[in-house]
Amino acid sequence: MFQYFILLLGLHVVITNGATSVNRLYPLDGRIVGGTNTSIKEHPYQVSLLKYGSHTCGGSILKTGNIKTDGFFVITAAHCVTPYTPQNYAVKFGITALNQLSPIALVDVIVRHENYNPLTSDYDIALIKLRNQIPFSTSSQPIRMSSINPADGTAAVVTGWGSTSEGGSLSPTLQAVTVKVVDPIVCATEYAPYGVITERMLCAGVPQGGKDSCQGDSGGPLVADGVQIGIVSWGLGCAKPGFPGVYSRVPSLYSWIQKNVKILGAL
Ligand code: 4AZ
Repeated sequence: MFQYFILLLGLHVVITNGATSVNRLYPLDGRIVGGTNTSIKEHPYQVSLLKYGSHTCGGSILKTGNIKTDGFFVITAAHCVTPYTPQNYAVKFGITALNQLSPIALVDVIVRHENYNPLTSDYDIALIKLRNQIPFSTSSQPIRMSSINPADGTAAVVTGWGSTSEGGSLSPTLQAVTVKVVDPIVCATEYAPYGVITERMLCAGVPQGGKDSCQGDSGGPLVADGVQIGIVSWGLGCAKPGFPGVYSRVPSLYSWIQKNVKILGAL
């Protein structure tokens, strides 16, 4: 009888999973938006930034020249670290499910870009120095920042536990979606009524919409060919055709990252 009950429960799960295929009729109602479930082992650089103990943003583990002497760093968005009081934050790493128990790294220092402008989202980057070491494994690895601007049309993957639809709730499981780097002139034209696309911003999406980062993915990594090219920053809603996601442009901020790792590494 008990076993039969389990069988029914199992069947229920299968039916529920089957029902998710209905979502395919509504491309705007997918995951991250329009992505798929993934494992942290596919994106071991991804972290969850906790504020007051809850997920607030994504982030990535930074690959530095010498991790032993430099210390351990996370890259995120400046708008994710307001207020920038280190004791309010922590970093969860090596997890696929957001509610998974895991070791937590405490925050030593947070540096927001000194030119960060909350009104325009320009220079939306922050560097977090951790108080603890992160034990590297198949589930936690650092990622290198790109110093070279990607060509228009470059495929890039963005990951996170953010909303799976505009105005939706967080995803319990890490999501990934592939988007393409958009010509900055085209992007600036599309966004002209709403905001300025600066040299520190990079647009990525798909022309038909339906695939994008969204609220709760902020601060997370956009990765092309194994190097990070962007940081989830802002956009007009999520996954709307003609309005790609806007990312902080890592190559434009590369020297700022290098300089501040040196400063904080020496502390
Ligand atoms: C947000 O509110 C947000 N579609 C993040 C990413 C995008 C839009 C909004 C990009 O955190």
